Amino acid sequence: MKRCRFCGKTAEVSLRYANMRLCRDHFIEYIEKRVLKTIEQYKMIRPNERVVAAVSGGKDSVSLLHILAKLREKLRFDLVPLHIDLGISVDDFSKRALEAFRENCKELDIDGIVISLKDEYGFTIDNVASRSVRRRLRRPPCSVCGTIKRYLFNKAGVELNADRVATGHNLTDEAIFLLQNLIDMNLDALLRYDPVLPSVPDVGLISKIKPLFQIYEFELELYAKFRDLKIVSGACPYRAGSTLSEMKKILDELENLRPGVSIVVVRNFLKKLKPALESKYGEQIKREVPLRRCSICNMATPLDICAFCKIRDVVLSEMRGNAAKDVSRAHQ
Ligand code: Q46
Ligand code: ZN
Ligand code: ZN
Repeated sequence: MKRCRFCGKTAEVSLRYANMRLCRDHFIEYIEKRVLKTIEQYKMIRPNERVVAAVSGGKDSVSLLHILAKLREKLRFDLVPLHIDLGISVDDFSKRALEAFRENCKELDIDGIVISLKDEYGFTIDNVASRSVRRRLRRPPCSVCGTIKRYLFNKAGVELNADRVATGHNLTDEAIFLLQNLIDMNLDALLRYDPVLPSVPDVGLISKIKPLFQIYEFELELYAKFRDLKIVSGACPYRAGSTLSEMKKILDELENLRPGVSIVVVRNFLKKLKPALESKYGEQIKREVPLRRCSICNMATPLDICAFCKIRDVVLSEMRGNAAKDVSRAHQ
């Protein structure tokens, strides 16, 4: 029988990349220690800072919330859980995600903050996914949703007077992102990649951190399961499809051939390739996109009007157009 490396109990997890078997309790401890080490090594959180944790209700962000809640005493920071209600009505997805968020905050006895896209900005991701909006934006709803969430996390961070916004991106996400952008030779995206993005106070840009960027997706699945965390079941109905899952399959195969390859890709990129790219192209990129404030909402943007305000304008105008058509049809 396989035994845990630390206590000799029956092992429930086998980590090929670390050549290690662990029982439930030692696996939980191992993950939390690795997140602590990541935060310390990359100087993600300093004492007395206020950290907003962006919690969607999925396994990654809920695990992030619980791990940060455990670490906040040791690292002495203030934790603010934040959830965005995206208004996804298919399968009651957003309703269930909000419930999961509230249950986790209650369990941890921390006050969470909820921003409703519908109540505060007048539209939902369902509206973004409508045929007419898709046609005008020429982007899949999932990609538009990503822009919206990044904007709202940053804005909430600024309004909450926070120092950092922490997100639940895991190692598998990050390795796929880097491989995809290496294949496309997208230097701009590669140069901007960093698990710790600094704040730019002049234009209202808050520091972003990814404390789980060295933890595999399967490890977070196990962590959430072993700790019996409340997470929203099922995938988001608008989740972007094929390219991502194809890349995941390829990465899985690579991991089978060479356990730990995702860690190698991300670490070597940060240690070796990024500094080389920065010394050659860094200045040029910085010059190309100076940030300023959006003339509508006053948040950071490289252009006169930020991406969020443009999206909102398109979605609201399509909603008004559709409502007007409905009225005229009703009068015919
Ligand atoms: S909520 Fe939004 Fe995600 Fe749904 S539409 Fe895509 S980005 S998948 S993490
Ligand atoms: Zn053990
Ligand atoms: Zn704006």
